[in-house]
Amino acid sequence: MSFVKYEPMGDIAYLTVDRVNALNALNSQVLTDLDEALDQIDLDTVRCLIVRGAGDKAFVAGADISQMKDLNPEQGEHFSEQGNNVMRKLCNLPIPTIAAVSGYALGGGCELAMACDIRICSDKAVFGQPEVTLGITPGFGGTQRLPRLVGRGMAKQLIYTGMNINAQEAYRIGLVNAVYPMEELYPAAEKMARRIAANAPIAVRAAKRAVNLGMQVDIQQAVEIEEEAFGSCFGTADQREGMGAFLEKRKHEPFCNR
Ligand code: DAK
Repeated sequence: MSFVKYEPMGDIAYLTVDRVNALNALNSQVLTDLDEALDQIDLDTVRCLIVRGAGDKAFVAGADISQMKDLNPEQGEHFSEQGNNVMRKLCNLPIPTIAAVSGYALGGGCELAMACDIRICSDKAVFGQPEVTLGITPGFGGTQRLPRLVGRGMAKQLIYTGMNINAQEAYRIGLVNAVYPMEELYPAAEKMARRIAANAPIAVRAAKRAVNLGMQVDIQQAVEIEEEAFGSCFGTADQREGMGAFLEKRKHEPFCNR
């Protein structure tokens, strides 16, 4: 039985971490299942992925503390590598990803949400990097992705204090883009995903690549990455149709990913 459910729905899909009795905590099996589910996505069809946790109490309450407690350094390194590989795979997935955070997103859960392109949450969501209260540092990218999202001062405060923040505070500091009542969260995620899926897929993917790669280099190189992304769209059927439709004052045909 897998702890991760992959549900394609036409050109969008859900990836659901489903280990409700442990608040969807990430143990080795969940990480393996996530890894395999990410490989399963049909990238010719699916244009946006929504990541969520089963139930409305937790997105993911962190890496599994009961599994981590007795790890020796070698096992700890293996666990870290496994987790980081999954976060990297998610971050580098060619299509856009939206984390729809229902409840607790702590430690590895907050890191999983940050490996997605966009985060939205319910008004009951709770975020935090409580690792130092357990005697460890964030290990699935938190020390790197959090400062890039909310600035180093706020990231250091969250990481050093280990304190949780609520949905409104997460919105205020820019960790999430929007907050919804729980019953509106997944419809809002689907609406955003469908909006993304309706745009020219080659352009959307190129834009994702440019933002991700550009954030890791200096501005001169970053602009060159953008030039390459921009150029790569020209000559595609979708670019010709999109611009042609504008000039002919008509609605464009559905984009065809060519
Ligand atoms: N791991 C394992 N089990 C967990 C869990 C977790 N992170 N979070 C919750 N659970 C389990 C609880 O043990 C409980 O199990 P039973 O007792 O029912 O068997 C069940 O889920 C329900 O939880 P509670 O009974 O505690 O529910 P409450 O509503 O009272 O509290 C809570 C909810 C989210 C406030 C509380 O469960 C909590 O504080 N959980 C721990 C949150 C946390 O500290 N998360 C961060 C984990 S550390 C690294 C790689 C990764 C990481 C670090 C380093 N390298 C390898 C270097 C990442 C670390 C983390 O994520």
